[in-house]
Amino acid sequence: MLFGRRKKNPIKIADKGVVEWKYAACGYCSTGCSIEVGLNAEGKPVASRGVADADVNRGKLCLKGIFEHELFTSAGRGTKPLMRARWHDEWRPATWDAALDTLHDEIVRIQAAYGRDSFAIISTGQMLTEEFYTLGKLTRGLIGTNNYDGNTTLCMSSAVSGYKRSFGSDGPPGCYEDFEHTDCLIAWGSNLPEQHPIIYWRLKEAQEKRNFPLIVVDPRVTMLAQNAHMHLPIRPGTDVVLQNALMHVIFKEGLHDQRYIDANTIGVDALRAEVEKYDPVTASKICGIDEDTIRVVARTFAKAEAAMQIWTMGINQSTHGSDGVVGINNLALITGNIGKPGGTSLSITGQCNAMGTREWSSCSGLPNYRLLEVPEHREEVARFWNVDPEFFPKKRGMLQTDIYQAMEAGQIKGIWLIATNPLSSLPNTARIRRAMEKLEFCCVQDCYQDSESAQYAHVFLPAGTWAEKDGVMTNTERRINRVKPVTLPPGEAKPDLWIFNRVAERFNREGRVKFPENAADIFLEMREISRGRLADISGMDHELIERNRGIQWPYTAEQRQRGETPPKGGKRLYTADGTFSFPDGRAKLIPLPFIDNNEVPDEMFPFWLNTGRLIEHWHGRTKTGKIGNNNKFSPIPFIEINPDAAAELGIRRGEYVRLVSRRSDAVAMAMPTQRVPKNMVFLPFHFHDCANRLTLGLLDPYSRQPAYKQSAVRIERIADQAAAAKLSMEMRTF
Ligand SMILES: Nc1nc2c(c(=O)[nH]1)N[C@H]1C(S)=C(S)[C@@H](COP(=O)(O)OP(=O)(O)OC[C@H]3O[C@@H](n4cnc5c(=O)[nH]c(N)nc54)[C@H](O)[C@@H]3O)O[C@H]1N2
Ligand SMILES: Nc1nc2c(c(=O)[nH]1)N[C@H]1C(S)=C(S)[C@@H](COP(=O)(O)OP(=O)(O)OC[C@H]3O[C@@H](n4cnc5c(=O)[nH]c(N)nc54)[C@H](O)[C@@H]3O)O[C@H]1N2
Ligand code: SF4
Ligand SMILES: [Mo]
Repeated sequence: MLFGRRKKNPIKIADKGVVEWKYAACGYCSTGCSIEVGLNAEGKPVASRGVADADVNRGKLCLKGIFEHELFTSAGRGTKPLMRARWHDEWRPATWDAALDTLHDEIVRIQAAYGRDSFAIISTGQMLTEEFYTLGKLTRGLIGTNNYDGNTTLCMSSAVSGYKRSFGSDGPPGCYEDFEHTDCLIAWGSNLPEQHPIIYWRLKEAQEKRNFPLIVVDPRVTMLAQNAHMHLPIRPGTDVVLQNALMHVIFKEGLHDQRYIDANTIGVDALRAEVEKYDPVTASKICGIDEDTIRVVARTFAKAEAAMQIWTMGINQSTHGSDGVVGINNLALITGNIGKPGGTSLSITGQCNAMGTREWSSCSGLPNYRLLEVPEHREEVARFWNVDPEFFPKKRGMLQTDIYQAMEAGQIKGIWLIATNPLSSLPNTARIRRAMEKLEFCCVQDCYQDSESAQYAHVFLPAGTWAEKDGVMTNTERRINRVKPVTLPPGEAKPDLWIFNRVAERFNREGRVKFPENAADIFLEMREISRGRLADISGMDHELIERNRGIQWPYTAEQRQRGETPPKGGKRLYTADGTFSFPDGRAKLIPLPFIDNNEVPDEMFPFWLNTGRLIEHWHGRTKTGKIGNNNKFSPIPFIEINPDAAAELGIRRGEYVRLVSRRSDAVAMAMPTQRVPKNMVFLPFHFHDCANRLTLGLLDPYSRQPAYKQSAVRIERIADQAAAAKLSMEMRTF
């Protein structure tokens, strides 16, 4: 293929010999891009490309998507079930039957000895929805432990909790098309160009056309901040104070939408009384944003015809994560910016199917946002699954972060980890290690055998990943998209769905509960139980979803019967005069008093430790660490450090430093940059045994999500640079 001017050095793209392209949605982030994987004549995946007529990405892919086909053959994949008697013994290859029998027998033994809830199951946001639904049915309907949760507690639980507190239910109201209608956008703690590059591209296109104000609240000069009209480098963990101050100005200057407030909300008097205390002068001393900037932002936001807010982990991962989300919703509600084109509060999700797990996994309740606490919901699902409603717990059990504390305390004796790697992703790893060592049994089900958490496993189940499997996923804007099997899992590895079905057989000998074998049939079952619910998908099927390159929920059977084609984009949850999910149909305005309970820098530990992500890597790098075109950008751990701070410490670019927190220490290379203020370092959390050795991770009281972005460290020069380099090289490989 030739591009560019024909006569002058045209760019040549190597011909990979693709003979067939197969459809899938991307398996990394929640943007939800449609991909085609190219197979050569031998049926080997050799290329990936964006799908041109998909509304989300319109032919584009980011650095991760474009090399995603390399996953299938990357190093470290699990190809055989493994077993051992103690976690520190050598692994022995096992048959699937032996491994699955052991998992079943250990669950039964532990539950009989210590009670039903003494066995925990931790899932993920990175499987397919049919897999989530099946695991939920198995866990809630047959195994019956209430200590069942997902890694989404590390990620989205503050958003979920904030939506529930404000609107009565989870479910992000907005969509990407809102960028095309908005007149002002505030982005809170979100670095779209690196973490959701294709959503960013949609935003940028809209922005270039109309140049609406883009305001970024982030303590770091992120790529998004570089492209913003205003950057508010907030003091970590104090977003709620800034939100209260913005509302203070809006009320004081009469810029609120009284008609919307009267028609659609309750609680405005208590909110006004609280924000009265946060005048811009007082607030600026806490949150570090000057009073005039606060006033300008408040006016710009409130006066815009339609104003939207997006946020990601800078808000969610905080001791005020849930409050920060409620604060965003408060701001949207008092200005009438919910459910209208360009006026919304849109949580940008994280993992490819974090939404699918929220909707269907039953981690926080029962399918499709049903609650364990509601007797009719328990009855309805029990009848549908053919189980005894009394078997369901009457309220939700522990969340993931509390489960680890219960392991430490000896209340939980066994765990099944599915597509999550807590030893790399939970805060304060030393504590997690202690908890894991106490377990009587641990099963790890992962597509990579070298995930850190497998160190503590007695049984390892090798799973397929992404387009080795069949099903659907839901993206940030509630769009359900198809993943089709492009190739088979390596060796004896099996799709997660196959594994759940084989475990289910062992708990369901008389076949009382039905577990359909293939994803299309499971989808039809989910469709039935979705009728009349918030996430009604009764009008969809696999084929229609693929044909439309994804369909946003709700899309009902009635809509389909009426001949309404699925919306191409732009579907919103609540309409301009919204009926919210509380019984009275009104949204709640909730006052948010602020108490600073974070670990803050002091003389011993003078730097903020801010942790987060890079465009080229995915979480613990089990995937991107093995793909050369991703890994080469940052193969070793490094910190962003302000050049003045580095100079004062006598640290030069490229030198290794030791970071020390109250928990432990870690080694990383110093990269001086003005991106961070003088009293902060930014450490990507992708590297083995690094960032989370240091983090404290205090928990949000509502969502139990850890504050990964607010800890304190000191930085020490390392005399023996050669030894540090060696250690760092060890960390780059698995
Ligand atoms: N390339 C890549 N993309 C990804 C992922 C990945 O691993 N790699 N992971 C996916 C997942 S699961 C998620 S959850 C998302 C995360 O996406 P993002 O949340 O955008 O990414 P992070 O880098 O974790 O954090 C965003 C910003 O929060 C800022 N921040 C820190 N403290 C505060 C604070 O107190 N207030 C405010 N306002 N901001 C603060 C940080 O400086 C950082 O720039 O990305 C998804 N996309
Ligand atoms: N310091 C710090 N820590 C953080 C964060 C932060 O910003 N800072 N962010 C947090 C957030 S938002 C998140 S979402 C978590 C993520 O935390 P984790 O869930 O631990 O993240 P991953 O490394 O993506 O782990 C997923 C595991 O599942 C495996 N896997 C992938 N696909 C499949 C599949 O299809 N089937 C199976 N069986 N296995 C599969 C991968 O190999 C990997 O081992 O990290 C959290 N930890
Ligand atoms: S933006 Fe996200 S969904 Fe799209 S290609 Fe990149 S990683 Fe995949
Ligand atoms: Mo996440």
